[in-house]
Amino acid sequence: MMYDVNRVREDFPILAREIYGRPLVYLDNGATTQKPRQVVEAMVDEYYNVNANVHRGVHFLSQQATDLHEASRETVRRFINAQSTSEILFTRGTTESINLLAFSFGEAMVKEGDEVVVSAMEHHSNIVPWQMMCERKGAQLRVIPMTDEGELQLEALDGLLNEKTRIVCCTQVSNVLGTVNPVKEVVRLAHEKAIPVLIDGAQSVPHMKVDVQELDCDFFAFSGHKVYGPTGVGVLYGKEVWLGKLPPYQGGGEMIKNVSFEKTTYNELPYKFEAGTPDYVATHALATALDYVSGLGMENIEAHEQELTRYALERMQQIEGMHIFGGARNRDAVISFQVGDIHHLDMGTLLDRLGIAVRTGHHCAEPLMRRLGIEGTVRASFGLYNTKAEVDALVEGIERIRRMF
Ligand code: 7TS
Repeated sequence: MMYDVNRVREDFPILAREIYGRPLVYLDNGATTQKPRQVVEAMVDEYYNVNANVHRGVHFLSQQATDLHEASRETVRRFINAQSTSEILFTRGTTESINLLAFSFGEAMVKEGDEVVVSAMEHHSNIVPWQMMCERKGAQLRVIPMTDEGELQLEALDGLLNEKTRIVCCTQVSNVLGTVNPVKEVVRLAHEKAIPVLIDGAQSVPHMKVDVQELDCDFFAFSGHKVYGPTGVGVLYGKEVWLGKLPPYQGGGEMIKNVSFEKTTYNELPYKFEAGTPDYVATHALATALDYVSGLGMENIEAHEQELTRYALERMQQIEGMHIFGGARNRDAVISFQVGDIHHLDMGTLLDRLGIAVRTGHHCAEPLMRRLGIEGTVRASFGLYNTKAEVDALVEGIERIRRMF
């Protein structure tokens, strides 16, 4: 099938906007993606025609809202190929998914002197919750190092894993360098020592087919808003054998079976981890987004974005003074760069004046910035609707700004 990017763009009304009188070139997809009409219409339709609280009512609308919500869980299950919907927890996003896990896992599994392993290229969301838990429990954070090219040093990982290691937490794709990590290999090495693994899929799920059973990871987190879905919803996948052993994260409605002032018993999976009214409109819209990308075909999206990234790298490398951070062999649709000594903030601000949206700064990965010996980068990150013409606009914009300095 031919991937018709111009056809796809018609689904995204915002792409027709002009910014400072120029066509919007949206290259900040790593931060969040734009929404297709189908997703927004699913939300409007639910609020206008179905809205009622889920799981609680005997009435028609409550039943219908519950059916949509639970069908969305099944859509997520199918999308990442989990074994059962009991393994799909709805959260507010990757950050909440990891906080949930760090808390619950820490309570049940971590004691003083234990160790938690993260990688050198994690987003703060996959560092700080673990650090907070380590502080509570008297445990230690250990770090998988990386090469200057931005690839994880797996030979070092093997040396980090020992009888004190409780969990390994690693991103599948770096939000700064675009490195695609060999997470399947990370899982294999950890499992050799019976250590579970959390994969942060915030930057992988939008760009490639993910199969949690094939990866064999124990936990997997991602955000709806980065995969063309709404804000405020995300997923934590966990193998049932693990989730069954962990205590709830938050208390309240939905996560209980019975409550008395003496003792409360908890609901079954996945509800044990879902306190309070879930964002059931967002879960339905997330399922709509996953159906949308599945309809286009994740392999087609990946091929399109890989081609775009290859083209962008080739053109950008020809710019005088261009430095591109990281050079992993396996990389995704994220390019971090610096041109001469032009400050990243100046570059970002001036590109914005040309209608080009990029991100600047440390990208919530300060330890990685320190490792690279820099304060920040300019980052262009592509999505399924970006075009070669937009890459050309970026390259011409950078050239123009370079000549100004
Ligand atoms: N993990 C990774 C790898 C990320 O890139 C991000 C967000 C998160 C976790 C947190 O996701 P959230 O949806 O819970 O906020 N990354 C970015 C970014 O690169 N620019 O803005 C947000």
